[in-house]
Amino acid sequence: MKESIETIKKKFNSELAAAYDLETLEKVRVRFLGKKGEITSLMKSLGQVTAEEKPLLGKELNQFKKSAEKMLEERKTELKSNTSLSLWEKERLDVTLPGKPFKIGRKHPLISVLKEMEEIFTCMGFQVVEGPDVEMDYYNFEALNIPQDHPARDMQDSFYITPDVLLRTHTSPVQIRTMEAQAPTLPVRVIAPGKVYRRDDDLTHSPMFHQVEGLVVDKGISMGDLKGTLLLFAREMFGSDREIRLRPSYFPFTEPSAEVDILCIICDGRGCRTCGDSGWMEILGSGMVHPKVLRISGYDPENVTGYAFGMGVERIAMLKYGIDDIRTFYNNDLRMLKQHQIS
Ligand code: 2NM
Repeated sequence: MKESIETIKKKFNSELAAAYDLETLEKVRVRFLGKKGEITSLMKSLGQVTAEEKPLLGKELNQFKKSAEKMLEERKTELKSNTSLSLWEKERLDVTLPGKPFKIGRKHPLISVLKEMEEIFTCMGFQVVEGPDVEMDYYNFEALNIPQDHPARDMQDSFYITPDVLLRTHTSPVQIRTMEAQAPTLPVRVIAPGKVYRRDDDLTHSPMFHQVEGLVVDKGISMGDLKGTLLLFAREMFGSDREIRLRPSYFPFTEPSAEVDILCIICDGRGCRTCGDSGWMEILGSGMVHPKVLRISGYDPENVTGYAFGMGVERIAMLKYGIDDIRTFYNNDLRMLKQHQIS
């Protein structure tokens, strides 16, 4: 009983303090002093306590009731007489309270890797160039020496919009457009980052992915320049002691062509699951720009040479962060961002 009185007192005090208008105040009065109010009910239950306790508890309860009535009355007068005070009370704000913690965003690993690539190449003197995602067959295939019957041109492999227009399958058309616009001025030293589209969909392929392609055209450019640039890139990207190797390959738009591997960043060449026990990881394709490509873009292959390379951003990000399913990048699962804490 005594405890109930204390509890109700506390409750009454806090509710009274929160009553900033007459309406709320009346509700408080009814809740505590009305016919079925909390204080009224307590007074009714006074009949159940022992004769010994009754006088003391009765006195205390009576005093509480009286003071509650008095406080309600005082508050009523106060609210009636001073509306500005009640308004102030309603809107008061404790500026010393700590703020609500809020979640901050962070870079997506794909964007982080893309920006890192741009940074590495711009530091070497490359300019960033962009072009349309919806491209003409001419820039995407024809100017790149990709023959009419090449499998890449197949409807099964590319997204065609009309017979002559498609979603670009690589960013090389941007390089062609750049040379075309700049010729015959030297040097050309550009990278073309962006989205590309292919009819592919499995663990390591997505119908939309990102590429960074590079192109340098000048007098006397050689395979040695290509190798030096890509070694520097590999070491900036994967660590200052990373080794690379060039493997002969074939692309219609380069001759000679080479695929570039880095020594496996997981096993350091000993052989593991990630590198398929070879000790090497393929990171990009490259080569000396085919004379036909230079000529069609406005440069004379008798006087200038060039190298070019292209890499998948997803592929590099997967190797770098040990991600084995490309869809991880597009799921929008915030746990992935948390796992790869990238500033
Ligand atoms: C690659 C591999 C080798 C490339 C070629 C050109 C251009 F436009 F200059 F001919 N741009 N990019 C190229 C060369 C791309 O990707 C695997």
